[in-house]
Amino acid sequence: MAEKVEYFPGIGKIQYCPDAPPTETLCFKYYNPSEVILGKPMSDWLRFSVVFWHTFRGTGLDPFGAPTLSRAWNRPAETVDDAKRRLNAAFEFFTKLGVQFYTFHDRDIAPEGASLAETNANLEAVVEHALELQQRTGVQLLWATCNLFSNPRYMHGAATSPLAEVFAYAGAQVKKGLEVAKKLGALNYVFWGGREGYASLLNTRLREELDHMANFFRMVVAYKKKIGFTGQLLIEPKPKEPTSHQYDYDAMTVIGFLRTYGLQEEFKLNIEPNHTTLAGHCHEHDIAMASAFGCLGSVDANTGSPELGWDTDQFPMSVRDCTAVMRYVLAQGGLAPGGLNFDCKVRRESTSLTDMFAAHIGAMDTFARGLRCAAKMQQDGVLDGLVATRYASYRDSELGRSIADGTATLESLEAHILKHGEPEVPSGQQETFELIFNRYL
Ligand code: XUL
Ligand code: CO
Repeated sequence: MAEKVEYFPGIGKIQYCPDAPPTETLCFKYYNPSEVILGKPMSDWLRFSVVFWHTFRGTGLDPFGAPTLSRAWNRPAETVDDAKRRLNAAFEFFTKLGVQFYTFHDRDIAPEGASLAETNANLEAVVEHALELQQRTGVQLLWATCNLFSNPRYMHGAATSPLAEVFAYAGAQVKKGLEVAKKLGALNYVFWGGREGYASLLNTRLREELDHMANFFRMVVAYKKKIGFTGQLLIEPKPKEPTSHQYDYDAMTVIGFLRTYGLQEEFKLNIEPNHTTLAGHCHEHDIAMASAFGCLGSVDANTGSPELGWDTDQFPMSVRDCTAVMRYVLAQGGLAPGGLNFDCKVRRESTSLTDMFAAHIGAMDTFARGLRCAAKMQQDGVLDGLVATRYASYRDSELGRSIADGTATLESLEAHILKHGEPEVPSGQQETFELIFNRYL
């Protein structure tokens, strides 16, 4: 549908202006997409993506108050044509901002109908339009996902519902979701188990629910292969909210689940730091954990409010946090086919259209600074060198090598200690590590 409407009038393509003063906010001061850092352009390290749900469906509604964000693309009633217009607004935003990727849930982009067949027909019509916009602009779909948590039918779970009929509905929905992902050339496909958990153990058979979830994922893998969808499958951990206890608690829990059910070759993880902190870990813990096990696939780049402690989905604006994340991304050679997806929403008090730009520009610039700092850290090798020294005994001594390669036994360890006596235990130097880290920010 050709449309002349401009949704962000007065705002042009955002440019890189390294000398801009602090008051000039509609430009990048640090993100310079073509600049080469450690052998790759910044845009390769920083595969930024905009989420459709918060940014184009968010209204500012919260449990205590009415919508505050009045957006032209949210005004009309909910028809397929409205949905197409909303996509036009989104693609204008993506291209003006200069991001390469976007993400959506099936139910964000197209209205549900009275039956699954009607819903699928709506989705198909909107997807045709999305494909046209992707082709016209070059913006790609980083990942698609199915919303298996908003509709009341999913209140007890989708793949972990106690009701086989609900499980079947979720399967039918994901079948279509995978077809849509294939059609749009999605690079990944995400599963966030919004209602996959429990509120009370008294009414829950948790092992049965997890077995069903594994079977669900096996069906996904089979269908993905059948239709030739080549995107990477990703699971996004979160410990709670909306359920009081979610099965995909954190990275290690999901890794354990995948290995228990023999699914570890088919799935990687989409890590969202605000979920990580909700699980009681530090900002970058799950990034480090997933990366250490070779399964960091993508990042929902956001942050929370330590004072609040729930999922506030704020834009990542801490140079310290983004540097910490980028250290792991650099160490594993990048995130592709994944990216840095801004699963973030402007505050309900941030009501203007320029706030949407400021939020994304601020986060992109913060990640660009994080990349620059982390690259300098890696090049200098000071921190890595100190860490290597800390673990040197596992490389430099026969005892250490025998532990690392698994040939040591309890008898050989005892013999060593009886011969050499009490070990010397040096300082952990945490403050020195922190001081050196800060010198790179
Ligand atoms: C919810 C969340 C989701 C997933 C996609 O906390 O992060 O938006 O990223 O369903
Ligand atoms: Co997310």
